[in-house]
Amino acid sequence: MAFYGLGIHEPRRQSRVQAWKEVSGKEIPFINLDVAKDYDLLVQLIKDEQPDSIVHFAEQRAAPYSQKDSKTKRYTVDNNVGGSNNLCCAVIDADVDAHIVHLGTMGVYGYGTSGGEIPEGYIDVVLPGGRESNILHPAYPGSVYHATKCLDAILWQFYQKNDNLRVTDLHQGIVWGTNTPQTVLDERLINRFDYDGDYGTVLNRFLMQGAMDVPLTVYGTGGQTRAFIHVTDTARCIELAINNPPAKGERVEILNQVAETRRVRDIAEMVAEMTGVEANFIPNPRQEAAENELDVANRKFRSLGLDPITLDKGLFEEVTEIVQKYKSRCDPKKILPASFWNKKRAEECASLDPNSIKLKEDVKVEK
Ligand code: USQ
Repeated sequence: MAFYGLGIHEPRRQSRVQAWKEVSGKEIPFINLDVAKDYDLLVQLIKDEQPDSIVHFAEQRAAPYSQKDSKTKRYTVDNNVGGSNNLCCAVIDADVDAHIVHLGTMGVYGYGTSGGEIPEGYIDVVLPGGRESNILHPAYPGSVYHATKCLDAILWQFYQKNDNLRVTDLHQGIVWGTNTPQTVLDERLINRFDYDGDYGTVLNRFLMQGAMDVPLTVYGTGGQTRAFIHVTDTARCIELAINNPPAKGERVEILNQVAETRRVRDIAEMVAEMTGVEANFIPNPRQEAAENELDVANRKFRSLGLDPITLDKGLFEEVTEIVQKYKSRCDPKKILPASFWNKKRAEECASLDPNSIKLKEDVKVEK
C-alpha cells in the first residue's frame, strides 16, 4: 500500500513515515503532488502503481474555512471538484480498474428536519405521472465545502455510468478523538488536533476548551443535531469499504459512516459535567437551522462488521490528556469563530472579541 499526498509538513511527514517503519516494519512510500494540479504526474503514478484501490482524501476539509471569504470559497470548489474530476480522468487514462473510495460527508443532505431516516444514498420516489424510480437522495448543502461533496457525488455517478468506474462514497459524520490503535504506538504518529474555529470540529473543540477552563462555545441554542464518529472507526470504515468494493458496472456504493447522532447542547452538557466548565451560548456564525432532528441509517457498515465506538467519557479523557500535554501550543485568540456564513451572521457576531478569551493562569503559551 502506498500513501500519496500533500499538505503534510515535510519534516513531520518524514518522521511519521520513519516511526511507522520502526513500529510496524512496513514502509509507506510518499510522493508529494497536487491532485488538483499535477495531472500528468497523477496519471503516471497510477500507471506505475497499478493500484487495486485509491482512497481519495485530497480535499479542503473544513466547512468554516470554505465560508471565510470569496478566496476560500473559490479555492474549495477548484481544489475539491477539480481534484475529484482529475482522479476519475486519471484512472481512465491509466487504464486501471482501481476502486475509488472517497471521503464524502453527511452534510450533503443539509441539516433540516427531514421527517424520517436518512437512507444510504438512494431513495424510492414516485415522479409526476406515477412513475416509480430509485434516485440519489436530494442534495441540500449548508456550506461551500458541503456543496463540493454534492458536486463530487454527481461526478461519481457520471463516471460510473459512462466509464464503468468502481466508486464508494463514504458519507462521514463529524469526527472526534485523536488517536487510533496505530497512532498510539509512537508519539511521532500522533494525528493533528484542530481546536480553532476554522478547522476544529465541535466535540474536539469543546474537549479542548474544557481542559483549558474556557467556557464552551455553543453556537446559537446548541439545538443542532449532527452525526458523529470516532477517528478509530473512520479508519476501520475505510478498511471495510476497500475490502467490499462494488462490482464492475454496479452503481456508486454509498455508505453512511456514522456511529450515532447527538445534539450539540447535549454534548456541551456532557463536557461541562466532566470538566466543570460552563457552556457559553454565543451568536451563531453559521446560516443553519437553530434546531433540527437527525436520524441516519448505518446498516450497511454494521452488516459489514462495524461495531461503532459511541461517545464515552473514558475516550474523552484520552483527548483531554492530549490537550493537557500540548496546551502550551494553544492560541486563545483562535478559539472564537472567525468565519461567518454571510453578512447578517457576521453582524450578529460583531460583539465576539477574540482577545476576550483567557486561559488558566497555569498555562504558559509558547511564543
Ligand atoms: N458548533 C458549535 N460550537 C463550536 C463549533 C461548532 O456549536 O465551537 C456547532 C455548529 O454550529 C454545527 C455543529 O456544531 O451546528 C457541527 O459543527 P462542526 O464544525 O463540528 O462540523 P461541520 O461544520 O458540520 O463539518 C465538519 C467538518 C467536515 C465534515 C463534517 C461532517 O468540517 O469536514 O465533513 O464535519 S458532517 O457535518 O456530518 O457533514
